[in-house]
Amino acid sequence: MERVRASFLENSAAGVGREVAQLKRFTGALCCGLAVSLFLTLGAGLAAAATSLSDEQFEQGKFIYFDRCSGCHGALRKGATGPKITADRMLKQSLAELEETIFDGTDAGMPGWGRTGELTKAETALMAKYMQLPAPIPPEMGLKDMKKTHKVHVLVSDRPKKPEHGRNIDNFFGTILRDAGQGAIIDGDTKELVGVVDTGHAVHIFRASATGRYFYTIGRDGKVSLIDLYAKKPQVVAESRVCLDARSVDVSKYKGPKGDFVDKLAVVGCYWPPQMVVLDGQTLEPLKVISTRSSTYDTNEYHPEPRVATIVASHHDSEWVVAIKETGMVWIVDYSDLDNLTMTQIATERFLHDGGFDATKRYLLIAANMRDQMVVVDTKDKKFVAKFETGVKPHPGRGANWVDPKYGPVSATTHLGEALISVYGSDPDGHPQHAWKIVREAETGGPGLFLKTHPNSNHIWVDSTLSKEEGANQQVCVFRKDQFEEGKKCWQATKRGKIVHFEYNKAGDEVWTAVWDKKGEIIVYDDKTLKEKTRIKGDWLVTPTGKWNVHNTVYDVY
Ligand code: DHE
Repeated sequence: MERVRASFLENSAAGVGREVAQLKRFTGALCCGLAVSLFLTLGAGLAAAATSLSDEQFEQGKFIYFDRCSGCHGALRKGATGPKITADRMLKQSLAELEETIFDGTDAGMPGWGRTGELTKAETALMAKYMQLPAPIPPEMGLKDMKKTHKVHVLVSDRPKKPEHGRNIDNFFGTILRDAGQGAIIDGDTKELVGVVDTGHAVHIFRASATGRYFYTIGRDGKVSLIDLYAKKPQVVAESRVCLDARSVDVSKYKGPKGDFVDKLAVVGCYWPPQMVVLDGQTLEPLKVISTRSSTYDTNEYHPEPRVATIVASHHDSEWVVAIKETGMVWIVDYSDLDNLTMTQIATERFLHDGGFDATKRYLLIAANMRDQMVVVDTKDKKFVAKFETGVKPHPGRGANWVDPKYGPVSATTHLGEALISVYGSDPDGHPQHAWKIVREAETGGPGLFLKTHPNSNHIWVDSTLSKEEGANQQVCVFRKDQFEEGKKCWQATKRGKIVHFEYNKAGDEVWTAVWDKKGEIIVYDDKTLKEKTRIKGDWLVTPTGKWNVHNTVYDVY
């Protein structure tokens, strides 16, 4: 092992020459469309020195790590949503112990990759060994490299001035087809497939432009795609790759004294390199890179990999609110003058992950899930408001806002680590005694990922995707706003795959959820009766996960 460590240091110190060579290989791979291969080409020197893994096995380990592990543990394995798993720590455990964790997962929310069928026994054994080797350091990515990946497939001047079809774009749903690296656009009125488009590797989320004309998607490989919904068949009209690993994208929504930014800019939050990138909203030309490398909010220690977690676009100012995971800072970035950029950096809590607005769209509520807390930031006065404990690893997605008959306006989260929905007051003006305090708690069907509601609905829908109990991750649970605990109903919605994520239609009288499976389905429920209305099926529905209604995404309705 000493030999391995020594050669790793040489590898890191090899300097600019090697990095440039790696970057060339990386950009070459991009041109060929081999998106994720950059992680496969890194650290070859290290692998050669390792006695326990061949070059080929090491490359396989890197790919699996990027695909399944780095999102929670970080490219440098310093930990965030998942704990720190650097090689020195992993060497304190036996290979058998590591294999067990990787195969079966943990009670703290780590999926059992073997149990769920994602990794074979042989792959699990390989990953146990891989984890005892030092993490290879991925290359940087600057504007010049991004620009090489930038493509405009349809010039702005050649795009239709009005929709080329008679469908109701406002009620379109963008759906992730995760393992296909594709996105499906479904007509929410007719439930017909409007089109499938190629996006990035293991594409993660959709966001709608401020007018709702475009959908933006971000792939885990950092590829951002712009989908024009005016076209007869939705098509990718522009794309760029601005990171090597990413999870978030949003748009500019502001129009006012500082200018008209409606559909003008987009922003991508990268995991690696740790940075955010501003792009032209119509062409996806990368315009500006803002590094997030900085110090932690509490100990003021430099962190080499502060990743961008959730981003929301302000509705009342020319600002993006950006959560910086590892430092626990929330940045409010004013995009109205990119050459003289201003931002407010707000100290909150580590490690920030996902979140959304309260019903007034003034407060941003974000999970600091490794500290079991929710954090509240005032986006109007630009300051920290509160943080409070909920349960084990809160995970709200965008969250859910409604008016509780006893406590007034409230918001809520589910949890990765336990079967719990926590409800907290979110109206500091009208109900200050309940604001940012837990007012209700109830058991869900199991540890889960998402919940959702709509102002026109009496229900809150909750998944239990991470449950390990037989059939529990195939359940849907629904709570009532008027009779919270007493009105709870849970049922098994599928006999295969997992149930994940909910989205309402524009009217708020239908709920869509995904059966996350190789041969997936979308189940559509009548929100009033909770009866199944239909199942959307098709060969194209490969591993559906998140889904977003255009109207609800534009206006942050949840
Ligand atoms: Fe997500 C949102 C990160 C795994 C489905 N996910 C987010 C956001 C972040 C994030 C930072 C907030 C984006 C924003 O608001 O701008 N997700 C991560 C990870 O790091 C993690 C834990 C591990 C990984 O390797 O990626 C991860 N996420 C998943 C999944 O496995 C999910 C369930 C399925 C999938 O398709 O990958 C998944 N994440 C989602 C969804 C949202 C999301 C559906 C948006 C929720 C919404 O309602 O808008």
